Amino acid sequence: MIDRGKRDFVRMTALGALAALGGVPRARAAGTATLPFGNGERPLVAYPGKRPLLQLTARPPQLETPFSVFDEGAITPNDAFFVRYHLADIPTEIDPQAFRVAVQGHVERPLQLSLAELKAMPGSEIVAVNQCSGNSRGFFEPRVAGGQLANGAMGCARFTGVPLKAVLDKAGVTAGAVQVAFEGLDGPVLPETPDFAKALTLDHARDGAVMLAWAMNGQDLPWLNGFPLRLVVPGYYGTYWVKHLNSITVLDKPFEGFWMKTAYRIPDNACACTEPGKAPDKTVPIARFNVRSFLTNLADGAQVKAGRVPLRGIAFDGGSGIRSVEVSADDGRTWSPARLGQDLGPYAFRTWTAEADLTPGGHALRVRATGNDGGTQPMAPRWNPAGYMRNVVETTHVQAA
Ligand SMILES: Nc1nc2c(c(=O)[nH]1)N[C@H]1C(S)=C(S)[C@@H](COP(=O)(O)O)O[C@H]1N2
Ligand SMILES: [Mo]
Repeated sequence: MIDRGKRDFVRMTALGALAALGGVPRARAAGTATLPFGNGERPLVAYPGKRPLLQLTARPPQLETPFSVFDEGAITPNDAFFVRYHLADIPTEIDPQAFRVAVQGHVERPLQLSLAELKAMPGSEIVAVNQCSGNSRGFFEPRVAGGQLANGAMGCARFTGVPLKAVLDKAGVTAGAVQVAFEGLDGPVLPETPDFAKALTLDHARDGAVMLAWAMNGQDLPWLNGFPLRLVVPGYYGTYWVKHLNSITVLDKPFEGFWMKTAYRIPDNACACTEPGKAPDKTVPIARFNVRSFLTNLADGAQVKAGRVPLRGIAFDGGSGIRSVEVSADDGRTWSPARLGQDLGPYAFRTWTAEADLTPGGHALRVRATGNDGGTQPMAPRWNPAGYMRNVVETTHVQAA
């Protein structure tokens, strides 16, 4: 069955000339919104299969989820899920019947797998957060170059697919293999631009959690989230979650592509940080998420009724799972525990609820999560030149009357 978003998309791309002129794919303007930092004005644009989202760029489409969506629950709806691309030549026509993913390189049996063949293998399912490395970059002080995102370049969905391990086993990885590289159907407009490709170590690729997914929240992947197949790397930043995945290559030496060797690298230290304004001496590829938590039912600057005020939100980490969430109604001087909501697995958003007793006047609400691995959030923001991995304890100022 073809879902409505995809049908619309196919119909719109049939207007090829229009798509080519106006940016791919065609989208409908739906007002503007202002993110809480300098130059934060964004058009709200509804792309095929998506509700109005904050448009960072049109070519390629880069869309941020309005933060209020995270108050809807632990699962981010497909039509609200953020979109990130690097290269403007994104696929606009894919025949799911003809689609094949190649498994090649250091394998005994190179494969060209159809979606039907993948779906016939023993499947797997996981609820996992996908978060861009640069989520929240717009809040960095001093400001840094790159997409000026607020907190909406993340989302949590239930993914259905097949473990990458099973696909690699089917192809038979040969001795001496060390990494696996991944590429999708999108490409650069200019030949000088390096094509988007990422790599995982062989051990990581075979951990059983990494998967090739064709469905998200029980439906075909939305077009802009990687239809018809994407890599899901639970606990790892979105950069590894290659969309429109059509090529898997087993390598006998470390992958040297631009997007691993030069881009998406963090300072090689425990905080992934440097002194503001300073470049790191040594870097490593970005990897797992650090722990984060957010208040979702009150926005910064909200007016509330004095008295007992309900608080709720979400927390997540890189896969150890959330051990606890605490809230503070006095800017971090005193803390009280929040109640954790349903456990959808260690890679998912964990909802939480709490209350604060607010006297008339201004209050700074703070929320802090701790992972099962003991990881927690810093009270002051850390800095790095790429604007990655922000996880400061968030502050929400409210006015009670
Ligand atoms: N083919 C392809 N896959 C890609 C990218 C891309 O540019 N091309 N960007 C990556 C990055 S940096 C992120 S954050 C995630 C975002 O996933 P989403 O667009 O489904 O939200 O896709 C990843 N996969
Ligand atoms: Mo990203």
